[in-house]
Amino acid sequence: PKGDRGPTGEKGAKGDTGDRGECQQNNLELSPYFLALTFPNGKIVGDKIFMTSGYEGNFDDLKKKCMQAGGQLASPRNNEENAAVQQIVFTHDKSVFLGINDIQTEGKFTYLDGKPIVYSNWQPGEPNNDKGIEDCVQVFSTGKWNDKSCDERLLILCEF
Ligand code: 293
Ligand code: CA
Repeated sequence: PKGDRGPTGEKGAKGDTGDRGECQQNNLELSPYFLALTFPNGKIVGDKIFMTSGYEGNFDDLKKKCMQAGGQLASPRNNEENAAVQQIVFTHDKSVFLGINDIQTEGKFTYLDGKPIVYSNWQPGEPNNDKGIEDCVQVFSTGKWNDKSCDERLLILCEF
């Protein structure tokens, strides 16, 4: 794509019609800026971007870091979004915490805003609240979910 830009990537370069309407959105995922910024630590799904920085920490650490960055912990709401999360977990071979927990009421998993989850992908047998201390949700490299202690240190994955 670099060759299709002018020397400074300015508007009016080869292949750029100057259109800033419908065409721009279609071309977003082909933009060299997006390709660079999301390789290999991010995934675009629709209008959502999942991104890791490689940082590892407990649930509170990760939640805070995502919020400070202007995003929030990854909260996949359908199979397509969950597949993007899975790819990042698989690539890094480290599981991540989702922005989902049952801290407030045992057995009722909610998003960070307290609303009940609309999608889940539990591993068979989960959530099991093992030893009575599992209120957070980790994603395995299979894409399946397991409830896990919020004190575990996992890979950060934010959505923007
Ligand atoms: C128990 C039974 C295991 C299961 C594990 C996880 C822990 O040890 O089969 O994998 O709990 O649910 O989060
Ligand atoms: Ca569990």
